[in-house]
Amino acid sequence: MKRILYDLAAADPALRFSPYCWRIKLALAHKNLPFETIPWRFTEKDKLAFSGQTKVPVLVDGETIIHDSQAIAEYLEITYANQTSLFGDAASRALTYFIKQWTELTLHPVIVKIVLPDIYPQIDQNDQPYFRQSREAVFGKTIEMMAAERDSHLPAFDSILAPIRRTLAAQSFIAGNAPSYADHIVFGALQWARLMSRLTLFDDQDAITLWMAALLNTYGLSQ
Ligand SMILES: N[C@@H](CCC(=O)N[C@@H](CS)C(=O)NCC(=O)O)C(=O)O
Repeated sequence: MKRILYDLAAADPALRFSPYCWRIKLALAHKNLPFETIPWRFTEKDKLAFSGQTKVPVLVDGETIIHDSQAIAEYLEITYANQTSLFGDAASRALTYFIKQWTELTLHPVIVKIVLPDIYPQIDQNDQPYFRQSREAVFGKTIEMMAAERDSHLPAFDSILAPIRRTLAAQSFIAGNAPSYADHIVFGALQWARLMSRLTLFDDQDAITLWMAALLNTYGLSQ
């Protein structure tokens, strides 16, 4: 059975930078499910028409088409219940939901202010007018204004990472001794930042760098 993930790509098709797609790549690997990815660009809406969606991730699992990272993770957990759980018990699942909300409402908004000006030059030329227009409308300022303000957001980014760094000093993964979907969610956000920022956000010995490498290594993934 074919399992295909539509995965956001930059101009370089090997550069995959969606935080939500990264969650799902780790989740699929966690469930030990082989998959292929199709690189997808922001303006290739026609390629997703079969799913009725305009955003990725979209997963095609045999005959089943699922979209939205949370729905995909829940689908994988139920459909492949015999494989290692993504969430753990009911209490861990509830805590994972908090991690999702914290990541999307606290971590992502700071990351985007730092990386958005660096994303623009790296995406496909065909995507650039759409990206500029849509993002400038959301943020109410030009990409160049965001670039000028970028460094002022670095202290906030460091403060937000402090609890992650302190947690990883005491335990191997956010979920404890072994990774779970909580790790996948936070990894997705920081991978987006790490891959797209022109700044070195994490040095080699940073607990975050080591944890990200350990996660990729656990699942035999690269990038
Ligand atoms: N809530 C969705 C968010 C998906 C999302 O925002 N995907 C972005 C890539 S990170 C996208 O496809 N954007 C297309 C666009 O902006 O046109 C999820 O969890 O999957």
